[in-house]
Amino acid sequence: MTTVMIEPTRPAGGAPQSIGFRTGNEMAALSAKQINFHLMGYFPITPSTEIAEILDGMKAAGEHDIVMVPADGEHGAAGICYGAATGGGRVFNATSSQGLLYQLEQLPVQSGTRYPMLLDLATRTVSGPLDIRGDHSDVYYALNTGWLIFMARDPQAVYDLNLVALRVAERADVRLPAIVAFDGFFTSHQKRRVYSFADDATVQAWLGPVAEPVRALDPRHPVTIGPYMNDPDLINNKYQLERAMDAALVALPQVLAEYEELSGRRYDPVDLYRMEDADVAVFLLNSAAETAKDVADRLRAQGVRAGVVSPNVIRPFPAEAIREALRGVDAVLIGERSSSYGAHGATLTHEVKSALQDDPRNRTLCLSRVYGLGGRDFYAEDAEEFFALAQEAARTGAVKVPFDYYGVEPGDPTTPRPRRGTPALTRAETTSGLLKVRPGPEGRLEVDAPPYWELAVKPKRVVPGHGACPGCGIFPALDQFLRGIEGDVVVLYQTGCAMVVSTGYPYTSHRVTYIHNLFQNGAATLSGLVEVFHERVRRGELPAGENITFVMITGDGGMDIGMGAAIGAALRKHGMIILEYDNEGYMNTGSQLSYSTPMGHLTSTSHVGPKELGKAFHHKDTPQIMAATNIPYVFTGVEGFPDDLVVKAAKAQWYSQHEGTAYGKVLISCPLNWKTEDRVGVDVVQAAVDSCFFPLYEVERGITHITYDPEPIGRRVPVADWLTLMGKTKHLCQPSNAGTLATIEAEVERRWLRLKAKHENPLL
Ligand SMILES: Cc1ncc(C[n+]2csc(CCOP(=O)(O)OP(=O)(O)O)c2C)c(N)n1
Ligand code: SF4
Ligand SMILES: [Mg+2]
Repeated sequence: MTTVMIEPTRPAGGAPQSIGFRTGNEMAALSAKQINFHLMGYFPITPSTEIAEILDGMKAAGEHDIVMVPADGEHGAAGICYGAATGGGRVFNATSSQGLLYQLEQLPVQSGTRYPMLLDLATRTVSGPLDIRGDHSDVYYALNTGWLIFMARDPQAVYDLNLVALRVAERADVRLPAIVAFDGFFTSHQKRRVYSFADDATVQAWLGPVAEPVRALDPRHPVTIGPYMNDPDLINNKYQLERAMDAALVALPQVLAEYEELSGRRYDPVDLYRMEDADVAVFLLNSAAETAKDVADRLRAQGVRAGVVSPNVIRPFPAEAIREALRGVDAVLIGERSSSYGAHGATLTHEVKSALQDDPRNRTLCLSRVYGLGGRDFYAEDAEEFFALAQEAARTGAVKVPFDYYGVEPGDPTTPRPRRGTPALTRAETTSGLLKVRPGPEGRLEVDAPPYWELAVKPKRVVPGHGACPGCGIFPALDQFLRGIEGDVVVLYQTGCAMVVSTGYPYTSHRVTYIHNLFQNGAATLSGLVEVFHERVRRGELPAGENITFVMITGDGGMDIGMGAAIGAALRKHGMIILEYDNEGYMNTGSQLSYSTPMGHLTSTSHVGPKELGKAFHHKDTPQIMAATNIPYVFTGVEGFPDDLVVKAAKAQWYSQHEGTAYGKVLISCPLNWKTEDRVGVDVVQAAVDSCFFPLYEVERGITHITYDPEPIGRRVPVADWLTLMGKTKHLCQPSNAGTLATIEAEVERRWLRLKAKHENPLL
């Protein structure tokens, strides 16, 4: 490996450094903190989430000045970053997988208008099916976006290449945004011995101030950024971008040399291991290349001249260096953790082949293998197999199988299929006949419902055996809600705890048909299903009289990133129910703030410290937003009021089948991230209701009705009584934080009084 370590505090002629033991995510955060970006726009996604979490913790402790902006989704995060970049800011973002794809559309905007910024990508498989582990399928989507793309093979490289990438990106002759990609979990989460500059000023002095060729914040010199541009100009814009890539390729060795001088660590555009006289080689990106280096050593000991080629940058693609490296090589196996379906090899295979094609003397045989998809490990034995394939080609002078997948298991058709745990529900089982809904006076529905316990005769639609944490409120509340719904149900779950803990191929906890889609698009997906259901019944393709209730289950986070899709479905009046379970955060990804997280609450992206006091802004009033779409039915509910929730479910079903979309928000406890005991969830939620933080009400055909008022029955409690019950809010009850508590109380009171006014006046 060409990375050279130096003494921790005495680099040869370089700046003083500290030694540490850190993960790739920690090194990404450390470099960002030392750079002291103006702004980070972000949205959580595994495995990159920690970067924003660590930076937020540092911000709370006063360790940097980066403006941390929690976006409503990655598309928003990219927009925030773009805006900040046009303002002359030095800008940072971090993401993975779907996060990159969700902002992909913004990437060419950033590069096409030539605003540098840095995006750290902890690589992860792209859905579907959903898989949170690492491969390179995400970064491959960025290959054609006009961004520089660096590949960081270990935590040290994450730190170093973040600095290098930014310096190249910001050069006057380049001015392009840059991605630094490192392997999800393998590099993002595993600790290694690392060096970093002892003083942030070293980093900042090396990078210098941000150049400001065209910026939006000088009213005396107005500029037009991103004008509408047709031919003949657009091709010129793209040509210039291409030239900027060329300039980056020229600049890169210079910047790497300067960095070597500063740090004592050397990187080349292409990392070459024992390639001087190699007969056979493997071409691999990032951590897998490190595994292959050990195997190359072993083969060398056996007399095989083996080497490893692994670029540190893939945009611009260092074709010349790769051509040089492979000049005398008989056979190379190009292994890629991504595919380009139907292209007979993933993208870099073709780029390596094309680089070789330009050398008329080259005779290297190329084999292409897709491996390691979905985070499948790459061990030394796998590298041995890759070398063996290359050796065979070199020996025979022919490539038997030019392109294939490596590590695919066909399965054994003779082994029994997984046993069905519970039989499908019959219509008779799900139709108790105990709930009767009919139009009542004043445009409201009337529901005859038995006491809740009588509905116990109905079987659960989600069976026990899921992986929710002890004390989790999701499934008790969902079970209650679904008991209020008669007949057949099809559910769509957006990504979140409820989805993740209740399915895991080949198992499911659902006794009804279940669909998952990414949590920015579930409402749109269910809209399509609802409409095709009705159309197929109309065409006689499904039995007349078939009756299905469609329910989308989403977390509160899903109503941030998926808000547009939910509003779209509501405005179009699709016959479905959107049920949001609100646990006040993005819990499945480790308790980051959502817009429904109340002000002041501690989350992993809203820390409590000298410079930060939990979440900085008030919680989103999603029921009121949905009510403003004028759908026929909106409600709130909690597990502690089962009779109320069942009636609301029955109404939601009726409205979804007769008038349009119904929406409900159910507050559920999350002991893990609320930092409460498993057994107190219902009490905590009750206090949220009794403090009027989470009032129980419905908006039926536009008219608001409070369905539980704690005041006349003497049950109203101060907001502080609720906050004191949770570890995540205890700090708000300390005398030193009385000001913030008063602000929260005032907002709760304001919303409650407004709700009461609506309850009393049907015109509001
Ligand atoms: C486009 C995209 N961004 C981010 C993620 C990561 N992610 C999956 S679930 C989730 C949070 C879900 O929060 P919420 O809807 O409140 O459900 P909860 O986990 O709290 O149950 C996040 C951030 C993703 N899967 N896709
Ligand atoms: S993290 Fe919270 S919401 Fe998610 S399963 Fe655990 S308790 Fe339930
Ligand atoms: Mg949530």
